[in-house]
Amino acid sequence: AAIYQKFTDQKKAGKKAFAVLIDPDKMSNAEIDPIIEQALAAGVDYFFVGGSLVVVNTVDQNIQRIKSLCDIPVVLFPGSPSQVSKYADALFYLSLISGRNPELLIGQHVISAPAVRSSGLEIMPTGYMVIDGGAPTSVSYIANTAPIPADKSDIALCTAMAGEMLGLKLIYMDAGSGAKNPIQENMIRRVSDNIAVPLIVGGGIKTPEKAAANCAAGADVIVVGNAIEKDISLLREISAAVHKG
Ligand code: 1GP
Repeated sequence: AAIYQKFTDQKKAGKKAFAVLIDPDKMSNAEIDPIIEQALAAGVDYFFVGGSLVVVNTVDQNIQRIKSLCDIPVVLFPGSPSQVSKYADALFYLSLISGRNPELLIGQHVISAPAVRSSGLEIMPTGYMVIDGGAPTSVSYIANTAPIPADKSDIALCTAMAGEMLGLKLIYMDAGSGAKNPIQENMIRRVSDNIAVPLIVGGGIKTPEKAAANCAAGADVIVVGNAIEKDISLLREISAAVHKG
């Protein structure tokens, strides 16, 4: 359980972590290389690999490329069971606890259970909560279920508490990749104040200031994908903001 241990050790030490999301649909190996170079220089803690769709099946290839160039841990963030790759270090075993779609709460897990187990990956049971980001994102469309309204912190809080009591080991709050509005700090604070497991926050984070504010509100791990795809210099700036917090 080396990767989960890293999450909890970091939280215990009061340190914040920065994860860069790599969506295999958007990135070829040629595009991944400069990101890895920057990530090494900036002290990125994790790569999360996955996406809602994954049209091109280059997950294995992308992860092998990352692994050949650096030792930064790779955690799968799968949009579907077909995105499991044995080359990763660990897997967010996601249950969409903000939704009411049984397929994403348990159905797909049943179907993929033998493949997931035989992958040999470290499995990290994760309560995945989609928060309304102001405009439909791929995740809200694909999940076919309503996100938690952005101003309903109580619902987010109770959802995270229930997830923790069910035994989930991480809570991942996501406004969706490319969200117009990232998650508000008061919601992050309400959730973080009431759970003991590490809290991952992502979706629509575009500035070092917002990353730092999320950390101050209690996020343990900040995830950024889109903003870095558009402007790679943000990788270093956001990493610095997170690690200062
Ligand atoms: C999406 O939380 C991640 O699941 C990252 O979102 O691509 O908007 O940074 P962005």
